[in-house]
Amino acid sequence: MASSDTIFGRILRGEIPCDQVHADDRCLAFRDVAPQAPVHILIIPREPLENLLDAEPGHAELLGHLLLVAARVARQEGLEGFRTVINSGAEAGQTVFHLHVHVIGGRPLAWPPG
Ligand code: DGP
Repeated sequence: MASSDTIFGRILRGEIPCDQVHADDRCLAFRDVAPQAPVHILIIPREPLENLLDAEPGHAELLGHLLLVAARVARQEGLEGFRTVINSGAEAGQTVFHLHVHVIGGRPLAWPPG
């Protein structure tokens, strides 16, 4: 499936609502519908990449931007520590095939993840 056809593509096009926490010309950040922690935010690029396996050298600046936005929203939420996760591929647990950075925090987080 082309990633513009995913639920996140529909959120980007404003076809379904989201609880937005940040938006700019390259990405959108909104609260996860099924939060795994008190703070659980997703950051998605406007460009429909499926996951990191789809990324090329020309995406370096965009990927860096997504991580800077992760830190920005974490600060906005008052987090002193947080985790960023990018699931790439079904084997890694990816369920929505539009690249997204999870920002998870607000409780102690165990390591290693499952
Ligand atoms: P992943 O497993 O890494 O592909 O994470 C997908 C996340 O997307 C999962 O934590 C639940 C979230 N999600 C799925 N559908 C929606 C939706 O319609 N709205 C929001 N806000 N989050 C969604």
